[in-house]
Amino acid sequence: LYAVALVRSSWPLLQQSRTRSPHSFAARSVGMAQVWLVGSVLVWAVMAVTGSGWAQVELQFASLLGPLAGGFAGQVLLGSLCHLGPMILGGGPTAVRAARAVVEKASGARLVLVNGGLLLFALPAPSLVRVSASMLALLGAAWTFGLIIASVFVSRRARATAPTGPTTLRPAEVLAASSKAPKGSGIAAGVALLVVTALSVAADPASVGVGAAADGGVAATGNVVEIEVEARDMRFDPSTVTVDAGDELVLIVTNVDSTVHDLVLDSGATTGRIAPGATSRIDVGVVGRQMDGWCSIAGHRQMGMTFTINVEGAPSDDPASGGHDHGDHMASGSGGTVDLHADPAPGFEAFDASLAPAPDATVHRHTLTVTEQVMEVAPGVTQTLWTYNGQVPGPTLRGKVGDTFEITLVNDGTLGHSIDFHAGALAPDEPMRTIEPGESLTYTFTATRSGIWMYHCSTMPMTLHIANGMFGAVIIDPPDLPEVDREYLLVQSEYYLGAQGEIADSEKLLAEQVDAVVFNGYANQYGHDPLEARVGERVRFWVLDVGPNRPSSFHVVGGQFDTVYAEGTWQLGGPHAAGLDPSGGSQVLGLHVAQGGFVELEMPEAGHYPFVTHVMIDAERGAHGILHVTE
Ligand SMILES: [Cu+2]
Repeated sequence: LYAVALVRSSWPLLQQSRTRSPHSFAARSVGMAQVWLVGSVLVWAVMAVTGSGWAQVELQFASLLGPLAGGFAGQVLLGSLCHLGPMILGGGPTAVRAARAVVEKASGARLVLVNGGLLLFALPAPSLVRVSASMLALLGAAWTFGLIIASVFVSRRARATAPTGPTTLRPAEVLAASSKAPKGSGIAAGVALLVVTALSVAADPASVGVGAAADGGVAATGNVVEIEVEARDMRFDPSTVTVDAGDELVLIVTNVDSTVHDLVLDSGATTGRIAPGATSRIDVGVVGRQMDGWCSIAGHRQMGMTFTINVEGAPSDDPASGGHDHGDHMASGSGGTVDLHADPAPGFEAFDASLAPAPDATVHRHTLTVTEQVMEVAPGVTQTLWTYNGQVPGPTLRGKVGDTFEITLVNDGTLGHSIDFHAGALAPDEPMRTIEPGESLTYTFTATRSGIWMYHCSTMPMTLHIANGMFGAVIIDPPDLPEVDREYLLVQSEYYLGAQGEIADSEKLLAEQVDAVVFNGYANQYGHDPLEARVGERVRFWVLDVGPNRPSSFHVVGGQFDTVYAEGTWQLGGPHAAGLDPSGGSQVLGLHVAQGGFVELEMPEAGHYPFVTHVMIDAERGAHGILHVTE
């Protein structure tokens, strides 16, 4: 309706301009502004009719803001200034005429620069062309603005030398002034636009498909293949498609994520931005070479939103068609990222995070046997881990202040190992010594102080022995520790992945180049298999950061801690907290490496509460899980 009214109201103006064609820059600038307004509204109307859903239309509307702001608002402003400026300055006919002559200088060139530049910017041209075009449009606008300022000085000078009088000009005088504008300047500006466009394309030929054509020189088969692709969980699904060489490929991309995505191919073809729930398509054209794609939203490609089109039957002498090994980066041991969104291997069971209460006994006897196990540590990623009793983390030992622990360490591995219990104070020489395969030792300590204590292998290089799985927790309950509805234990550690099925990569350890940060030995495992709680229950999370190198900042999204205990101290709440401000709360349990503690919270309503280390890069590396709260 708005578009119809706009066209209707523009009609008389158009009629008039046909009979008395506008000569001054001001009139033509305002006239072009009207064209931009009408054009933008019409384009938007088309989007609204053809778009898939309002979210998509809203998104596309954003792309019209530039043309609207520059083409309409900007040109109305400049045109008005050029028209009114000389009159406001006044100073008699001579001064007005002089000022007007200044603002009419090369008016054709400026109009072409501004409107041509904006038009190129608004069209779906390659980004370099659009950037260059917008610079030219800005140049045209700045030029006009400069002339307006210059006209002020010219007017002043003219006023100083001429007698004052009425400021009204006869039409003939306006015509005389505007006709001084050289007509060739508009053509010159048009040529400048073309040259800049050509240079931009030459500088980045791939952006328009030149030099990176999808067909790779292969003859078309005439087959058209349509493939549906979904963008979900920061992934394209499928992320790889295969077509026969010469087939014409059409990709229909649906965004089922809650955030905006797009798909850009290395040929320059793109879906444009796709709103959540919307669908867009790419006509890839005839495919004759392997092609890469990605989501161009900032950071999404790095997080794994990549896409590959493989070709079967492409000419073997085409270097782009073969030899691209996109699988098994991990196996090379040279880096690569862990795909946290992939499914774990069949039979996956999350490490049991629930914590049993301390047994009544005051003497605790345990045998810890060192074994080497091939274990899955992230979806599709296996490592040979060195373990205590075949599990990572090792068994959790729990007792009370004053209890004695008699530990027998047995080495069933293939190299020397040891154990160091932070929970006991003693001379390390004998109990912490390294024992060779087949040997054993006894390690007895008395727990004199409460806290959650790390134990680990202390054989050199310790970074490797810890990173490869040799750690666990000893919990010595603080006196009067209240009972809660649920207790969970999360041990945060790091993986520096070696080749598939092998041990950790020592080079990566030296470079502190961590691949995954995990709770209880497996990346994101409580995302795959959430921890459970009920509304109103009191949940206690014990957290121990065993590193070997990275601190933790434990946080529950949507939760607030009313009780915090860390490194032997009640920081908030607890049985001896009388006198502390009961309104105080805590958002994070900050732990340096080898520190531990616990937090308590109650969830106010049902939902999925993510728990993370708020060292966000590590959360994105896998130190992330879900607490599923039900009524
Ligand atoms: Cu060891």
